[in-house]
Amino acid sequence: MIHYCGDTYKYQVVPFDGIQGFQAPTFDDSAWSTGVAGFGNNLGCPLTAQTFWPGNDDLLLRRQFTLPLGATNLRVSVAIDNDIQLFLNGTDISRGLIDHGGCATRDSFVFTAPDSVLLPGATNLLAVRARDTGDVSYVDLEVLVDTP
Ligand SMILES: [Ca+2]
Repeated sequence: MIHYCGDTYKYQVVPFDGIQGFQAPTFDDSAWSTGVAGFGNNLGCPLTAQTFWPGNDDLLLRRQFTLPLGATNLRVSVAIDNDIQLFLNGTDISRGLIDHGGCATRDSFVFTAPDSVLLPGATNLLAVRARDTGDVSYVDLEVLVDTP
């Protein structure tokens, strides 16, 4: 569906809490840049970023993908330095910004979307607010789903 290291996102670096409402499926991201995950500044942790994210700010990501008919149990696994908030089709599935200390590691959090939020057989939107609070920055994601 969406894999670590190599998937493409629309992205925008903003001040803390910048662009409220960016997670709406109708939000226009046509002026945003396109970048390959992971995003980070490569200041010394093991995971290596493909796209430069200077850090000490918020990085907003948007990624459209198609879910197959009958899809259920969508999970988003993350690697994050420092905090992350996830939205699927505009719904907050992480329940706010979640903190992570130390170097980012894959699967350090796994968030599950309620099936009622999924749009099987249609275009879905994953939107991410990644926050770096200093030093090393990093974010990358993986999305998995059960299919019939
Ligand atoms: Ca950091």
